[in-house]
Amino acid sequence: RTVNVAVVGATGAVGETMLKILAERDFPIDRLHLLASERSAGEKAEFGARRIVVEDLATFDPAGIDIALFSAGGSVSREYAPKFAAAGAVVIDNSSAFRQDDDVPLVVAEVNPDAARDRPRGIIANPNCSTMQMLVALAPIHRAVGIERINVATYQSVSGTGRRALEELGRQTAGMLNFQEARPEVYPVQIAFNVIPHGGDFCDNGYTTEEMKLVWETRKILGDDSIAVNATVVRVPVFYGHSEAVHLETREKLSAADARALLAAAPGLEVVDTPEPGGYPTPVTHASGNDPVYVGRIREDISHPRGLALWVVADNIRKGAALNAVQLAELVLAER
Ligand code: A2P
Ligand code: 11C
Repeated sequence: RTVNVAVVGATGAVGETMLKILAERDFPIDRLHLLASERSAGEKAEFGARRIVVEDLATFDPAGIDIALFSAGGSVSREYAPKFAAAGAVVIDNSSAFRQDDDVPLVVAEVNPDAARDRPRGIIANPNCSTMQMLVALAPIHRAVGIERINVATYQSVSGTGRRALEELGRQTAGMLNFQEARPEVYPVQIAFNVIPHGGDFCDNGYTTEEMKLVWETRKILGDDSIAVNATVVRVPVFYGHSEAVHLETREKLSAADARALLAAAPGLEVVDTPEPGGYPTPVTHASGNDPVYVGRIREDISHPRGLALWVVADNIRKGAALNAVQLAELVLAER
């Protein structure tokens, strides 16, 4: 049986990849509507071999839509996701608008798929990209030995910020190689040839929203409020693929060899871990354009008896956003 699908934010960095993944995975679509702002209404976007006209979300009638994938920012989700849900659609929302709400499940397909069934508002939230890849790697460890504390530093690519940020990195890089001054527009300071310890907005506690998402999204998805999480989010001049240096303290000791074996058998993960030059995953060599979450540099922490260190890399637009959203749509479809 086929379903009617709407992609909201279809012209954005994530929306475009949602379309690519729906086509790649042969998602059983009857009608497909591509929605964006009136700025891009009337343009055409690619879906497999077809080109489909983009429609204006503001004037679109959601009646008859079965599944709506939203990735047009929090304010668009807050306004339109309830309208689509009221019209009968299951909304899979990639923004942070509903992630903290108790009556909206927050789901990583490989980690807590059963939670997607319980959605009283008709909305399922897709986690933030850095939480997503971290938990694909950490959930198997948490289930095996329990995680007490996570200390993570992220190295996030500019695609996480959206299309304008991809353009800014390209423009600044090319400009600087031609002896022009970088003019920051999307980021507060130059991103080309630089790193910026800031993602999202600053909170009262000195952390940023991107850092705090790692704290409470982790607890909600793993269903364990006792896990302590401390994060530093850094934006780096990489186009696609987020990396994370993750340091864990487990409840019971887990050796590096046992962790490697556990992770090698876990869904959605690929272990790339040989202690030699190039024997680790990077955004460019492994993650960009690919589906798995890659884990390498698995070590026992020399500073803690129950500590483990890992390096986790994934394509933030695919597993971190569009792929997980489509996997959630597949879970909804499987209920029918
Ligand atoms: P548009 O292309 O019409 O601006 P990104 O995060 O890569 O910048 O993409 C954001 C996506 O969200 C785009 O598809 C963008 O459409 C869409 N979008 C932004 N604001 C709105 C809005 N007010 N109504 C509908 N779509 C929106
Ligand atoms: C980034 N993770 O890389 C962000 C983008 O909560 O969905 C997505 C923000 C979110 O900047």
